[in-house]
Amino acid sequence: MATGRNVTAMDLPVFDAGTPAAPVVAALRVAGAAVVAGLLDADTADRCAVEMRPEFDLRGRRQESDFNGYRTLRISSVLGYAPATAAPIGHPLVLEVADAILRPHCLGYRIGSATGIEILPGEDDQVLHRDDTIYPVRIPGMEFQIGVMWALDDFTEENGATRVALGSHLHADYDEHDLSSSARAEMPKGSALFYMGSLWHGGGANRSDGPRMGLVNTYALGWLRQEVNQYLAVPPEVAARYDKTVRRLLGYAKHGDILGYGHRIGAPRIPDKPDGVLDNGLDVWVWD
Ligand SMILES: O=C(O)CCC(=O)C(=O)O
Repeated sequence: MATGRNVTAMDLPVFDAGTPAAPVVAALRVAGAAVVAGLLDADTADRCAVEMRPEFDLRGRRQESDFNGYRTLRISSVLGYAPATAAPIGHPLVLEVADAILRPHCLGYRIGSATGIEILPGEDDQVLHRDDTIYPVRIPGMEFQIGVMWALDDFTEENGATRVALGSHLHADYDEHDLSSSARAEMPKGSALFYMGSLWHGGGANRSDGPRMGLVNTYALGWLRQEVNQYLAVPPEVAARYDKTVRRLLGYAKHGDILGYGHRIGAPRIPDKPDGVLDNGLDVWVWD
């Protein structure tokens, strides 16, 4: 892998944990993806994996499809049952990077999806795709979302490290992705791959004899509909176990004065000072 100090458009930039957000953001803008190695400690990574395991085993096959694969387990909205995932989802560096990419275009951003993906031995390459095609428009100069893939196992070329077509986010009409510029996000457990919502990428084939587990979270502009309905998967009584930052990311916050306001029937009156006027000016709606 290339190092962050020698970034070119077609090298995957890699940074050490402890790197401030600015160079990561700068690299992300150029290459469309960047890795920060070892950002999450091994214990937290393991706790995420342990807490997600029962859901993988129970419902992991339900999302099998031509796109997701038939040897890949997938589980959605991990904050509904795996509280340790709040650490990577709300990681300060992630939020700083998301602030830089998304906040110029919105007052606050939210989780689009928070998904555990375990690629099993024998899985093929996933088709390369952009995550932001869930939205029917594209506005030049505006990223609608970013993704962060956390390695909960070592990601290797052999076991299905995510493939990224570097620079592809800069081509609005890119419909034939340029495989010659794709790279594999090989990274040790606890590392994070940041990528633009407009970047072509996909899971890798797993030719190893062990599974490859990742946790991938997207962060989308706050005025867009969330990809996954978090209110169903993480209802208020579950969300209440998390801090304000994570609640806000789940969507329990207004965007500006009006967008997303609401109240729960039977809930106590909104207090004069609602729980948490957040540093970005968003207040949590009806927190009872
Ligand atoms: O598992 C991976 O490495 C990537 C998965 C992905 O990009 C997706 O399912 O949208």
